[in-house]
Amino acid sequence: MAWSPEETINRSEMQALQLAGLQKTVTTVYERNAVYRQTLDDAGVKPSDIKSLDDIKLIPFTTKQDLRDNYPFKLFTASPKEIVEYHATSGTTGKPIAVGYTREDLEVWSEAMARTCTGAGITSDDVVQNIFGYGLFTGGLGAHYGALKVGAGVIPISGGNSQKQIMLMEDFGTTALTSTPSFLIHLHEVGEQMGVDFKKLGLKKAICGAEPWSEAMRQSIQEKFGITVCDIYGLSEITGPGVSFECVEEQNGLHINEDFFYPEIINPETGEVLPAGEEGELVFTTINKHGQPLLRYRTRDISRLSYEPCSCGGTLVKMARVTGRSDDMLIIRGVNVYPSQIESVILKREGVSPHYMIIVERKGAMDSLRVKVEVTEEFMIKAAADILMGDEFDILEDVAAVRSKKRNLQQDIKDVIGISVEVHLVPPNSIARSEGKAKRIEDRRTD
Ligand code: DLL
Repeated sequence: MAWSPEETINRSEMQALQLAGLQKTVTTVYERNAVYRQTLDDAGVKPSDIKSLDDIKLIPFTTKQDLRDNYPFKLFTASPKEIVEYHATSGTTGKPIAVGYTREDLEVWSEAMARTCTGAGITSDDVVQNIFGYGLFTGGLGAHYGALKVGAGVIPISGGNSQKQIMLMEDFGTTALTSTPSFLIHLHEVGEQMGVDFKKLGLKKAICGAEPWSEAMRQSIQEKFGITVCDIYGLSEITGPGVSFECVEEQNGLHINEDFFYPEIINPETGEVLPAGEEGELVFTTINKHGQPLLRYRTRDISRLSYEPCSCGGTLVKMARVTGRSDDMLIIRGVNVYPSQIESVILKREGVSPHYMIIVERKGAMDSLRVKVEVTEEFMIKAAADILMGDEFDILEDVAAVRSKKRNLQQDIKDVIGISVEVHLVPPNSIARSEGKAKRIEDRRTD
């Protein structure tokens, strides 16, 4: 099932579209964006040098750091008047990365999401309960636009509110869900406690993504809800959800909307472009975007490309499910968390040292974060001295100090990363040191 004709065109037609889009994009950013012009000049590349798709290799990569350095709008190519919507993602410093869309960009995004919905079997007959968060996160509005475009009815409930989610599924006759996979598992647990049999509701299909998840998780959701579930991938920098999507016919690899987002796979160490089938870092160039076009953006996501024909009839190149990243970003309940964000908070506090360990666990279906932080020697000595001197008042004060330190840290970390964590203050030297790179993350999730 395809939404638009570009999904079934042959390779040479696609390449012609891509080359035209690439040439136009490079010309536009060169003419309209000072940062890109400088980058291209430094690399000795002029827009007229892009004569074939292979010439994309002449263009330097764009990284997340470039977006941070040019925060908020210095990589925008459109004028403020042309930007009609803004979104943002969190970054290591706590400052977000900003993205801006023109009216045409919203059209392209909606189109990409309409293909995604169609791929998952969502049509104008469906009632879509959109559980992706609305707000600066691109998930909510992206799924909303796609569902509207295919003519489905949308329930814009956003995340959380488990009991209400279940009530509306029953009362509004929801047939399709759009959500992070982990939240659906959680929802199922809540429903079970309420005595709900999801298979008796009218649910038929779901689109899940925004975080790494496994085939086992898909099988489990399909089984628990009695529905089909398709994967959806995307990132705010490129457009949001809908960069690629699975078809319900195969549920095996995600079709990339490559007439909008030109993909490459590179060796993350060397930057060398790898042939189809080889695993490496995904890189995208937006070839039909106006607000903030990005040239050769390094996603840090690990995948591989396949040009094999798909049984759904679609000819768009497919990418393998993203299971890991080439950096250390964690995704907890759909929120991006970087260890360095937590580190930045710890470093600002007295009495604790920058020796810490982040423990990720799956409690029930929900991911949770625990942060072990070492207190400093001084802090420890003072507390011990008070205890030895037997001054009851001081001991109580120290206990109170530890408690409030813990609470403050928890609050500060939450303020920066946006989700709750549990802090454990541990004695000095109790966290293992490493000779090479420090190990900051203990991921105890099993799938
Ligand atoms: O997560 C956009 C999105 C919303 C995608 C809803 C799918 C559904 P960001 O918050 O910028 O955007 O996070 C992007 O999330 O680079 C991947 O590391 C990860 N990610 C997104 N989708 C998947 C997926 C949205 N299906 C980052 N599988 C990306 C694995 C995913 N990882």
